[in-house]
Amino acid sequence: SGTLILLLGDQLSHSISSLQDYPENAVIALCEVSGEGRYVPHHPQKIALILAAMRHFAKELRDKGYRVHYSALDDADNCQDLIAEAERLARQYDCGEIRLVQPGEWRLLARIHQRQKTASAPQWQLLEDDRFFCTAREFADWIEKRKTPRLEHFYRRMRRKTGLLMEDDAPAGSQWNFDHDNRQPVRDNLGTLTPPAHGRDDITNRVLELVNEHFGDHFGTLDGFNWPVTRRQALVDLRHFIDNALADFGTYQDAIDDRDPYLFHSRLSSAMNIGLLSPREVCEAAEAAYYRGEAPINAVEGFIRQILGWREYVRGIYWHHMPAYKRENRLNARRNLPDFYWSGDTDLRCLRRAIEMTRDNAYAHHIQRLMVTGNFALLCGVKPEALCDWYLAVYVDAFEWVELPNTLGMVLHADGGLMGSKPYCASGKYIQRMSNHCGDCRFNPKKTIGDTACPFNSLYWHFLERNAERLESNPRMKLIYGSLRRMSDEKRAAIREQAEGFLDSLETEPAYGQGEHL
Ligand code: DLZ
Repeated sequence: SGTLILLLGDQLSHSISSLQDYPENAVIALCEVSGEGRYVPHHPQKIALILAAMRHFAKELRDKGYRVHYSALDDADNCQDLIAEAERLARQYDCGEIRLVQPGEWRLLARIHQRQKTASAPQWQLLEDDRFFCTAREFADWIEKRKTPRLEHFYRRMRRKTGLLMEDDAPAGSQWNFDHDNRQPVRDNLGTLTPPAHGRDDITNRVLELVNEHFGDHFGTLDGFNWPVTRRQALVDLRHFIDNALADFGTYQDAIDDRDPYLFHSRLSSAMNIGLLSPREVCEAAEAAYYRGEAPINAVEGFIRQILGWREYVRGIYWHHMPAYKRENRLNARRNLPDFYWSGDTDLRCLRRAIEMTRDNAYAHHIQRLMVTGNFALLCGVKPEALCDWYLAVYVDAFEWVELPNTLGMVLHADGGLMGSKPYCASGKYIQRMSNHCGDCRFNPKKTIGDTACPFNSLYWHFLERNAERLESNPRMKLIYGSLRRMSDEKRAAIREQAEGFLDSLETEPAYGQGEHL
């Protein structure tokens, strides 16, 4: 009997291994199912991206002559669950085997492993996802030999392996890392860029209607949808980034602007994560701009490190430590996610803008995710599962392999330091320095106590005090704990009271699905 090749919504690459050397007469299946839209309440733009990209990809396959089955979301016989739908199609096409590239989320992999043990099920055959620079095996070999694994070491190894930005055995620019040059705050008239506006064809328009109908109750708006849904559109975005933004990417990568959601960020993560662009071609395009003299080394190195270093490291950590990783909570955080993460209804200007941008674009850039919504949740002690589900739901580029280590590990420091040797906690002064939010905020980042004091300040000290046992001995935290210890008892008590008053005022009911939404 035949083979069903199942392509998932984030496996839309023509070069993917499941489309190479496949048996004659195989049926290629793409399945829209509501189950994948709801396991967390995904942002409508994220669902629209995936479904529109799947429909365009299926059309490209058909045009190339492949035999394709496409299950549409509103087909009457759709099982609305990926595994059940694939098995239904296997029966329909008389296929004894279902073949697919290993899914990027443990949740689905674990269910497939279950089916592999079920005698009556079709044979589920998994292929390696070779769209990354580093395999899970290679990462395991690397990490198992290290006492304190660090991104920087892994990254240098990947530079040597790929030859990216290498000149013989030496790094281009004679340094591995130029982060030192990449910490400029936002400034007036930075010259904002407008991303290319992608046309919406009939396929995309139909998907936008469908998503509005089925998932319109989820957090987030669809109006401004402008994510690339085909490889051709993704290449337009890549070219736009390389020609217009890359040169300034490094210098302003940590800046936050009250109005501009993108600054000089590439906006390419969703296209890469669903397979429309390969990480290699993106890195090579940036490298070529450096050698053409169009972008400085600090920008190009910083950009390539995100993809060749960080993205691969994060994925390695995920597969090496799942499923236990998801249950980690080393700082013992217990608080529910504040209600306003789903509404934006807060007086803290930085949080409000990050959440509003997330609502409007299904996107916030790295520093907003890490230092605004992330830092705030860390300081408040929000429990990892609540914050991780939020990040997985609201960002267009979020798949668990990349979202979980970034949120649970890097943002919440809940993994014991695998993703970062110290927590990325910061007070209101950091946000004041890097952004232009504070001028429009009713809170004052220079004050710690009183009605107008920026809540980030007292929360920062409260966080440090609360977690002293675990963090105080960390050499990178020594200086700041010194400051805490030198405060008078009265001052510490006043800060504690201020922070606890604020924490009590937070809405802590799990609000999603009941409260008011934007
Ligand atoms: C995210 C997503 C959504 C919203 N919908 C679908 C879908 O209808 N069909 C599909 O094949 N994939 C979808 N995806 C992507 C999957 O969730 C993703 O492939 C898994 O989480 C594994 O990474």
